[in-house]
Amino acid sequence: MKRVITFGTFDLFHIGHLRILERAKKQGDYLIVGISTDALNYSKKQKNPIYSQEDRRKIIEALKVVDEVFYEESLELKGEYIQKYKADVLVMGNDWEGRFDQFKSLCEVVYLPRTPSISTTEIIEIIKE
Ligand code: C2G
Repeated sequence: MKRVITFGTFDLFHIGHLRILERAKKQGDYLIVGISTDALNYSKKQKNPIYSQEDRRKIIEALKVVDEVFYEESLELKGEYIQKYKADVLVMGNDWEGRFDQFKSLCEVVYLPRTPSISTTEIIEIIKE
């Protein structure tokens, strides 16, 4: 069984998020998703997600393509998570192209094209206007 791992905040869950999870699942048989905690998100973007980590986790857990979910507490722990969850493939959107190449010694690393014209940031901007 090929185990796939991916990571993300998945705030204001949208079609781009669904599509990457569906395509990630197709890279193997079992999909594990690391959900960025509110604290990790704050450290990356200096702001809190709209949805709490508990709600973001519940949404991801409810998807039929997702087999297992955990909280990603730090970007620096990616290698540990890959080993802990025995991942054979790490999948990320190509906005992260090259950023996780150091894990190629632990597993296959695949960057998939982002879905164009949609992002959480754009949704927030449109609602604000
Ligand atoms: N994504 C996508 N198409 C979009 C928007 C997002 O394919 N239009 C993908 C991203 O490339 C990423 C995943 O959806 O692989 C989750 O995106 P975010 O929630 O924005 O994740 P991010 O905050 O970048 O967190 O350790 C890595 C981080 O936790 C990733």
